[in-house]
Amino acid sequence: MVSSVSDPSDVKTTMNITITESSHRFTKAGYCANQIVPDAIWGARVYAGDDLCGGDPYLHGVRFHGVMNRIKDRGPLSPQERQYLPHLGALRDELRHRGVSYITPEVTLNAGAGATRRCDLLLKGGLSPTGICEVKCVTNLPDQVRIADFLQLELYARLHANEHPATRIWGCVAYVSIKAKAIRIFAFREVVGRRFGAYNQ
Ligand SMILES: [Mn+2]
Repeated sequence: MVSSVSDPSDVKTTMNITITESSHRFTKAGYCANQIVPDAIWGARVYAGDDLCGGDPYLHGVRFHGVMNRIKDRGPLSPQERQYLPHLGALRDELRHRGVSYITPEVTLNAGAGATRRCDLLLKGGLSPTGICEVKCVTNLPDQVRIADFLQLELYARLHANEHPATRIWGCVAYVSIKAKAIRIFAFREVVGRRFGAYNQ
């Protein structure tokens, strides 16, 4: 009805919604509304030399993920792989410090219809008995978890939950900055079904 559009109370309602969403979109800190607030942020320095600092972050990412997977086997590490051991050690120590008792790299998850995905690290212990860690190599450590990274973590947690329905899965996105020689971990008590910021609370 046309008359309802000009009803002042309707206009007010519409405006309230608009203002609420946009005012949540940017806070003083410059975060956006659909940020995903972690339960904990953990950080650690990496005690490494400067040899790797200037390299290509993408290449660092590929190599670092490769070294993570070398946790599994008994073969000797190459000199290049050894360069990433301080970073791997810092990540491992920090997870251990937070209660993780066992770390398994590159665990295959069943995605249905013959498809699979592989998570970076499957964790025993921490914020709940089972956890998943997604590792990202970045140039600069972010102030909040990147949404795409969280969604990747959530996908893995969902796939794992499909096979282990009774398990509550915690998760984290671990950012590794080779350049800054630091790691920052955004940890979430629950991953599956977690809601985004202001929109869906
Ligand atoms: Mn990764």
